[in-house]
Amino acid sequence: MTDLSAVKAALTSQRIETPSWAYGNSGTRFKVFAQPGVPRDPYEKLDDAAQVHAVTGVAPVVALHIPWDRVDDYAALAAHAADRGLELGAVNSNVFQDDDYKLGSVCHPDPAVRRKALDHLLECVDIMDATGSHDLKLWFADGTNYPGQDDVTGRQDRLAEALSAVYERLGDGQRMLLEYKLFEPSFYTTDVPDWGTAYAHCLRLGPKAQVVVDTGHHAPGTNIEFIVAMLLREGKLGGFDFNSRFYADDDLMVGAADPFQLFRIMHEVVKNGGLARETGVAFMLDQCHNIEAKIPAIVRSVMNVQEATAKALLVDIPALAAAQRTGDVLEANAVLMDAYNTDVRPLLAGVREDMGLAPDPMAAYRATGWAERIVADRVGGEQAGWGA
Ligand code: AOS
Ligand code: ZN
Ligand code: ZN
Repeated sequence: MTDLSAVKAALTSQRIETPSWAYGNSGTRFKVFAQPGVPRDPYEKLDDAAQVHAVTGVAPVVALHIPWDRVDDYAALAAHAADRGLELGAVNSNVFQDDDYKLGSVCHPDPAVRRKALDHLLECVDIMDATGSHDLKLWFADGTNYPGQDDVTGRQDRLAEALSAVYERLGDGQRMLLEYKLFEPSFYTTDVPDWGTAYAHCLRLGPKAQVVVDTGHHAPGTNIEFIVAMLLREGKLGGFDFNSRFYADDDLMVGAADPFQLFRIMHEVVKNGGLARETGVAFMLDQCHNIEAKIPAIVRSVMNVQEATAKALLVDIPALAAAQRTGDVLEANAVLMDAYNTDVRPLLAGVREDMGLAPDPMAAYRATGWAERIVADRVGGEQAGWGA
């Protein structure tokens, strides 16, 4: 039997971090479909994030992406967040958008380019000091397109050198989270292609370096929950970039493509203690809303993570363990499926009501009139988005 009050407490205290870039315009390499009312600067992105938090109650943290969210005064940005009940989360570095990075950033064969990339990463830590952010999130577009193009292990040495310089710069309570990605934009080798490579670097660096699992960054059929379980076991799971994929790095809403996979991931998280705040697993979204309205899509995504979490919390662990001990394969599977097949929407509606919120966040957001207000108010200026 599951202790329902413990389940509710866990759901109330979960924190889901939303990405600033999901509030801005985005698209594919073919077209960006601009939406009316989209934020014109990082401050307005936080205003939108506050709407998501207001109706869900569990999205008080917003990740930044530099230079997309560059401002003159980061302390003022953090204060703007605090005024809205938010805090600034992971600072995402960007060493993939300059011409200089054609052959890579921290793995580039030219030391001058590597220095430029490293300086950016160090600047991101300065920003963390100003915003009070705890996490530096590193994703590198580095890799090669053609066999022979560069020295594969030489690139690893250059990567290790840069990571170690950043590691040394981290202050107390700060971490670096290293993200891996199977492919793209490079087509032959990727310098951090998988969790093994990320783990090896983080292990050498020390306890402040952990791995980020972006759910969209694996080959089809990869057992992501196994990776999650292994990283948790080793104390190296820093967090998630949640999203959904059908074919590649599609960055669709988390839980949209495969809610069962999300449940299996959250089951490993819950079972292995990853939901406890002190374990430090960051539940971040890394999504782009190209054709759908952005704020409600983020609300829906937060709800999808909550639903998977609730189902994972409902797994009858003693019954599961008993079935596993006796080798009752079908019963063990049934225990898991019983939890997955539970309709947790009434439970979550109750949790929200206990938190003083409306039971249906989507309807609550619609009722605010915010969507209409931003279309009317945010005219003129550059809309924020990729590269803005
Ligand atoms: C890129 O594929 C990664 O998922 C990164 O997390 C990236 O910084 C983010 O998607 C924003 O573009
Ligand atoms: Zn990501
Ligand atoms: Zn990605």
